[in-house]
Amino acid sequence: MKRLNSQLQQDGAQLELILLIRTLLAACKEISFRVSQGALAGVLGSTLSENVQGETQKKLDVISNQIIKDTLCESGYVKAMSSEEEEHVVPCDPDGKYLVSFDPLDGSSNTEINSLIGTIFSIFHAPQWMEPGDPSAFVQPGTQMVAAAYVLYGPSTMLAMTTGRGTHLYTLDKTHGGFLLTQANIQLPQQTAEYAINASNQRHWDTPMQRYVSELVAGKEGPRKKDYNMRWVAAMVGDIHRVLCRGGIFMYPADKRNPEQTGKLRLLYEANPMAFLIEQAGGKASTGERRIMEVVPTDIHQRVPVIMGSSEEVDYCLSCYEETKA
Ligand code: AFP
Repeated sequence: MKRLNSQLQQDGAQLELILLIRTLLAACKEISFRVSQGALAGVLGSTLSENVQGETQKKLDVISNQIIKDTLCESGYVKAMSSEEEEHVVPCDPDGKYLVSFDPLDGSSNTEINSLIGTIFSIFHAPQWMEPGDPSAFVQPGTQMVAAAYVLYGPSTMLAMTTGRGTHLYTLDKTHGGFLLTQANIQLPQQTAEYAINASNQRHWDTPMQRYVSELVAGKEGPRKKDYNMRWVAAMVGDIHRVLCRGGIFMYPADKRNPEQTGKLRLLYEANPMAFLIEQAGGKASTGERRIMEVVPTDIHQRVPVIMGSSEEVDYCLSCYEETKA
């Protein structure tokens, strides 16, 4: 089986980018090990602190964040990083060529039930003019990403990665510690009969999403004339992995409860990298109003509504938004 290195070379990735990706994955392998130790290592449960998003941090959130931060700062490849768990941009090496944004442990509430969790990251070029602690360098739309990936800590530890030449899936071979290519150039089916949304928020969704989901729920008897199935992992990394493996549509729409926060998911740490992976697999990713990867961030912790997955299903959902505007 092909190793990650050869695939990255084949996709034309520059040597320094390959080295950075390998460094990041070394950190993910350590997280994978810590996660697998669970209660034996005393890493489950919450800390007493909250992150910048106002969410109670799990011990594994803090541990994973620290592992990635330390690894990246020592690498020399990174000028600055932003993390879901850090209030401010973290300055690193003034000569570093890259910026990294990451969610160190997505879905961390799933640690309590030994369910799917993962690390999500994206890589951009660092502008030369940038001072390492300057947040304005992170104000780049997702179209500028040079790589995006997630590592899923499940029954197998898996990596989905793109450098803009397709999305490939790798599996961690724990016997020698390398990621081996297990599915090259994933192609999402354009149609699907499976959707993912936290339906308990239904009464708070905007009107187009209410209409779209009610049509899915109506099944064969409704306007879509087919039955749909629903899945919800409560970790975007798990839900998007399923969508990449067999198609589907994943949604986390805007919520009327908090008009200042447009959606729950973070643009830099979740929406952008997942959008790049989905688009490179032939899918689509939108906020309902525009392509996610074209959103220019105004803040490193900005949130956006998310609709992504199989292209024809996303198009149908977006047509509900268009009709409401008309
Ligand atoms: P945590 O990392 O705080 O567990 O949040 C995970 C997440 O941001 C995203 O991965 C899920 O899709 C979403 O939240 C789940 O949110 P619900 O609480 O609505 O299930």
